[in-house]
Amino acid sequence: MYKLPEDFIFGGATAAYQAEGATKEGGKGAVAWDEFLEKQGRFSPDPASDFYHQYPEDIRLCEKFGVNGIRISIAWTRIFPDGTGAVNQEGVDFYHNLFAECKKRNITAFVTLHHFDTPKKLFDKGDFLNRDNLDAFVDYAAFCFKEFGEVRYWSTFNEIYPVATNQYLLGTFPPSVKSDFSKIIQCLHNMMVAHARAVNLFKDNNYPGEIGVVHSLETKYPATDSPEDRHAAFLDDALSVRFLLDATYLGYYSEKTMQALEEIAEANGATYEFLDEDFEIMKKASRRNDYLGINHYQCHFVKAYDGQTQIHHNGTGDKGTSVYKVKGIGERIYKEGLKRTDWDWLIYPEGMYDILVRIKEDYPHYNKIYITENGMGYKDEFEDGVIMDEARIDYLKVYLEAIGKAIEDGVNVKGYFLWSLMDLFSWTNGYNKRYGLFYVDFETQKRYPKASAYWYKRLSETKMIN
Ligand code: BGP
Repeated sequence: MYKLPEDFIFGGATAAYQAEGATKEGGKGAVAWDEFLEKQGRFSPDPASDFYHQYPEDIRLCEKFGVNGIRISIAWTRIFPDGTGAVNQEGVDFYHNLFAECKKRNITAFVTLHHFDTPKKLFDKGDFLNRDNLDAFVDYAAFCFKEFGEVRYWSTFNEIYPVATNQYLLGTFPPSVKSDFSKIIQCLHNMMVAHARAVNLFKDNNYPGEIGVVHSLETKYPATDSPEDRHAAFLDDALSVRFLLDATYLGYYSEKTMQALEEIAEANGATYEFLDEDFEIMKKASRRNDYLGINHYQCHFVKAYDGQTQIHHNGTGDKGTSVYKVKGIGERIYKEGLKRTDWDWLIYPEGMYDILVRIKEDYPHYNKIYITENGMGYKDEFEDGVIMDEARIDYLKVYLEAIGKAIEDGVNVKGYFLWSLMDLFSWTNGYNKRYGLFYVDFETQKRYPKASAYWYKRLSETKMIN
């Protein structure tokens, strides 16, 4: 049995667009998602969990259930409705009030500057493919660092790889482009440059607190021991994991990373531009990250594949419908005997352990790690206010054990943020994929603690995983 450290953070994670609702209130500017979701007509980002109005209640619940950290993101368009230019004081006040509430209840806030919600005005000009938008992001970051002096933990971006691939490979995020590897590679690189610029700005100005980035790191394993499958897993890993860790902690792309990148780019007819000055900026930032945030839910077994790209995203919870075969990389398969969720996410906690140990070995100056997201999407059953989510508790247990084991083996993990604090809106799945410790009745906005909330409270009190 594992015992987690006394000073460990037992947090809950949220993101502005998925929790706040109120997308047209308080002077907020538009994001690309507003129009995208409206056109798609499947589900609306309003009211989500109405965190914009309910946050005092959510933070009260944190205190009551031993959740001593909360991960939130600032909606860029509540601060700068157009992305640049005039400041919206109502938005600034909202976040000051939110942070004050956290302080009042002794909940540490971990604040992300960008969680999938670029202002529409900038998004329409190419999002992070347009270098002018990097300047806009850095200006927004500078404003926040200066204004929100009460924040101690910052992260620049949430999940750069899913931004690039959901926007330009799967097309599940606006602008719904499919299989454009020039855009994928350029977006990954440009966002890493923007991250590095924000880190340098933060450190050059000696702002108080810590800064890092949140990466989605899903471990890749070869489907079999054959050299072809091993190579496919290597390519999948190189683009989704190694590229970003190199950028973050080396400030350049290692030879191995570049070999993989060139192979993927050639197979997909992609071109990209990395400037010398980018590497100067990245290099400078590479030793200045105070921590790494890791979002980890699942891993992938990868098989060699030499056909055209074919993808089906399971956004409905119909188990077994996912297809992921990518030209020049490989095919992700279901491994016999492994459990997976209704959305086909493999439950394989070894993936968590392996990624943690690998970071310690490959990037020894990583400083420390927070697991900034982990959790299980589930079709919770609500019976008279009681939600018995044993499957979620089982999931959390095995993943926390993997973290406990990694800590025992010397990895410096300082906290865990369960995705999600309360049920909220899921970008491509809407409202039936619930993750929360607290069940949200989206009509009344009433919160109900699930069995997992009581389990998490005990964990936070005893630090013992059982
Ligand atoms: C991460 C995102 C979150 C959240 C989570 C669960 O990639 O950072 O915003 O959505 O995944 O994903 P989903 O809602 O697709 O199940």
